[in-house]
Amino acid sequence: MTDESAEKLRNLTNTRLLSQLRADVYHGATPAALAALEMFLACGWDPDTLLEEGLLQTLRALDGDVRTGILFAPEALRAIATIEAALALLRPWVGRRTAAPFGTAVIGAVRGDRHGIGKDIVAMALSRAGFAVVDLGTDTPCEAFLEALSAHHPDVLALATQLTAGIPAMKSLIERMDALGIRDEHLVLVGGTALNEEFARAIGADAYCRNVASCVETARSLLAARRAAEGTG
Ligand code: B12
Repeated sequence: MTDESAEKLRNLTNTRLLSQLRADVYHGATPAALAALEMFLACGWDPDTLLEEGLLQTLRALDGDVRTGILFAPEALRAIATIEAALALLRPWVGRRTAAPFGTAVIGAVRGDRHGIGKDIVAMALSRAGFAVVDLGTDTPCEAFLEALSAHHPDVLALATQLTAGIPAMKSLIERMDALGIRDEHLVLVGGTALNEEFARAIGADAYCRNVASCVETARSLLAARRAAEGTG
């Protein structure tokens, strides 16, 4: 970025810049949105603000506009592609580990579910909270989870699904862990809009996490309690 463009940026209010970013994301203008994000980061903006106020607010607006018929699927898909590209750009900034090492987590969206945005954000937050995170991505088969458990011995297994149809996949993975005698070796956290506390209990998870903050808090507090009980904390 030239000194001149940095100066221009400084002269605009943050509110105006953010609303321009949201408009670029909403309209699926990927190059413009990425260029803006790069400039904001270079100017020292907080990556969390860019994530929440730039990307996630726009995603919520898109969802609302698709539901009310203001926006059609092709436009929404273009905007979602912009959000995915922007998230990839922000990932190293938002996911940078800031807390002391606390444990290991394996995370993934279960088989059949290709929604990755919420899962990615949870992975970044866990990483920042001191977890070494192994991210298995989306549409993850049961066997891939089991292999990762045996390879990484994580403290936490975090399972995501946005689809009601993903719940049985979570249940059968937990049942397989039970059958293999490894269920209690890991704290199993589940999350995603398709779930709630009741489903989490019914499928045998340790906890349901409504959002990023509750996931980090739950992972750290349940793990600390478990370690204290085992005398390993
Ligand atoms: C973006 C989106 C897509 C994108 C996904 C792009 C991507 N790379 O992720 C695309 C267009 C691909 C898509 C496809 C589909 N989608 Co869609 N999609 C959405 C949408 C609009 C937003 C989801 C999202 O990213 N939210 C943003 C994140 C940050 O929020 P979040 O996911 O809620 O995450 C928070 C918490 O849930 C929690 N959390 C999330 N994950 C995890 C994981 C763990 C371990 C923990 C602890 C916590 C946690 O923390 C997060 C941050 O606070 C939702 C509507 C909605 N309002 O949720 C529908 C929605 C999830 N989709 C839906 C559907 C039906 C589909 C399709 C089947 C549509 C179709 N007919 O093809 C396909 C499924 C494809 C597949 N096989 O997975 C339905 C699901 C309904 C259901 N209950 O089953 C929804 C709810 C829309 C609706 N109202 O009908 N979708």
